[in-house]
Amino acid sequence: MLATLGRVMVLKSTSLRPGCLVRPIAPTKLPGRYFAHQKSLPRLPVPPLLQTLERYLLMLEPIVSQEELEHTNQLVKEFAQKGGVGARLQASLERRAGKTENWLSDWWLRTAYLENRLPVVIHSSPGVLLPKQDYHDRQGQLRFSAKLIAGVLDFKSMIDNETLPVESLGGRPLCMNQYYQILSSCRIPGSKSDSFANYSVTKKPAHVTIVHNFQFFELFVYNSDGSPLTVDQLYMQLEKIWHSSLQTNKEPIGILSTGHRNSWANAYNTLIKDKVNKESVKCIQRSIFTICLDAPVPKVSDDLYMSHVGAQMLHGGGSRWNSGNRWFDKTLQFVVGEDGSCGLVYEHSSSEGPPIAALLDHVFEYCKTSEMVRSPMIPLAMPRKLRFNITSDIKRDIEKAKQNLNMMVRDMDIKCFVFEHFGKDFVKSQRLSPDAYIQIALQLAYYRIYGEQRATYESASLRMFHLGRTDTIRSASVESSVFVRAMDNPQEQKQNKVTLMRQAVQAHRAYTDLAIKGQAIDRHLFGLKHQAIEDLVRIPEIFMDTSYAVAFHFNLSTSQVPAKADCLMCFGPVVPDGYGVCYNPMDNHMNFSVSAFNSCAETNAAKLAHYLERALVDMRDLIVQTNSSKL
Ligand code: COA
Ligand code: HC5
Repeated sequence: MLATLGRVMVLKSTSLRPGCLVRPIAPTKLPGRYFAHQKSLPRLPVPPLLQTLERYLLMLEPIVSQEELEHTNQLVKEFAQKGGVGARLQASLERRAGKTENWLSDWWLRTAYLENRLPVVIHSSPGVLLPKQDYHDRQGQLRFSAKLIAGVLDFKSMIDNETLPVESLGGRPLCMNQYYQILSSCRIPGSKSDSFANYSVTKKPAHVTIVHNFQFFELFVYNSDGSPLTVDQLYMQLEKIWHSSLQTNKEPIGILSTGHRNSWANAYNTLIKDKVNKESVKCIQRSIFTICLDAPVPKVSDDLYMSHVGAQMLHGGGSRWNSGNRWFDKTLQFVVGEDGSCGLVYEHSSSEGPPIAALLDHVFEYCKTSEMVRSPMIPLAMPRKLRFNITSDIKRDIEKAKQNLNMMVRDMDIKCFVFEHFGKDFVKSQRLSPDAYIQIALQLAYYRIYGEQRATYESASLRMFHLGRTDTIRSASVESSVFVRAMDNPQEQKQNKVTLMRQAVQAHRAYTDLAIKGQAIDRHLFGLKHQAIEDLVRIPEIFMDTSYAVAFHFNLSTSQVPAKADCLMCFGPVVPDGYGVCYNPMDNHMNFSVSAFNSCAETNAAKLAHYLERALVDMRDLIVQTNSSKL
């Protein structure tokens, strides 16, 4: 299961056997504080079968027809019969839970990420848009990059000596494993399944990768005494890199990593047949993280700026611009433009957004406080340029990857914006959960456009449990369905509307509480289905049913990623006719991204964004009006 490749721990998911003990990704250091904390965390429970099935039927109500619901009701009854297939799978799943550290995490890692064959670009890797920085030239770009590197190294020192503060949610400590996976790691393409390698298990890498004009460099970031290079030293090294990569006619080798995973796996094997290439690739994979020094892109008007930079973070703008200035399998890549635009893109298999947001918050604090420590001007060696020998086969693969990527880039429809009317504080002052309020507003916006609700996914953290990742909060609920239908009904009294709104918000918050305690339905159903596959029993009818397909076709795929820094995350839709919506609610405003595909005539990111703004405001007005009419 865990293969040791040289000094590296690699997870080869294809080699996993059913029922074996799985540590999804090996943490950096086993003994010590980290391990003691991890051991003290509860294990992810398997919810009771009947509870999940009941909730499944309830969840279907607003999104399937009466006829479909009746049919599914029948299938659920058969599945739930005493001594039936449901009970057998449940028992197997409980046995698995007893034998593993987390019954879900390895299946999830494989299914959601490593075995998913879609390109990571747009389909999986989220982008993060950071506040525009106050510089406009190359010096500023390099100075900011130097500070970023120093800030990440400062954060890394907390990981290395296990002093990272343990986070909590609702007063309970959270699993910290994801923090140990985001640095010095990389996804590696494979046919059928990729793998994920964390290179900090034994000998910790001491370099970062810098990319400029499609050329990759190895930059050592520690002095021989183990101290990190200062911002000044880093700046000087970046200058050297910049000057030795001025040619702009280089093959965009990194663009290969944007491909469909099977194509990329083939191209990867061709690429690393050459020893020099193999060594260069290893160097990128092993590096602590990457800094992409992007080429200038055409200026856009202020109102387009955020959406434009959001797109740059997600895909790099296409082969003409900066998409080749990345290695998309690298877990963490900062992107720094010359005009003060900056952000990052991260490969999702090892971690959810919040640890990335926490790292960013730390880096931003660090950048504010640390002004130049004067460095001893000992000359440092020139960072090594990573060489690639480009054969005609590789060139052909690059051309194919360019074409595919450019189609994906043209298909991306994205709107990033700041909602300025109010933020979390107003919603809290009304004794409502801000997150639930936003989700219900999104249901209202969608209903107003389409006249119906669709399956909606919101990420819920399972990090209260050892090696926990996520479950799903379903925002299209019985309560939200009643509210969205009432809101624009002129026959309804305002007082009644506000009551229905509160009920919808509270029901959402209540389901959130269940989800983070491991009692939601999605991962349980997923687990039962996978158990059937592992036990080699026929896939039960409930998983072959139309309702099930409708329930898992998420037209709205959403996520809250809060951060102290005024940043914004974005990701693509998960279905061709869907939207991706991500938000960072701040005290007095909220940052949103909405994505869709241009190839789908029914979706339009700017339109949903507009309706969302209106829904948030209309709900606020309803509250304010009904509050004052009570006086
Ligand atoms: N009245 C007043 N205040 C309230 C309230 C109410 N009825 N309900 C909630 N609040 C407060 C909370 O106490 C909290 O206060 P704080 O800002 O002082 O901490 C704040 O409002 C926010 O709470 P809420 O909006 O309800 O959301 P949350 O912070 O609990 O987050 C989730 C909800 C679902 C986002 C969170 O549980 C979660 O799972 N996060 C991880 C998601 C994730 O992994 N995303 C990335 C996927 S890659
Ligand atoms: C830096 C922001 C990252 C947000 C990514 C995110 O929300 O990913 C979700 C992960 C999960 O397991 O719920 C998946 N989603 C994008 C499809 C919602």
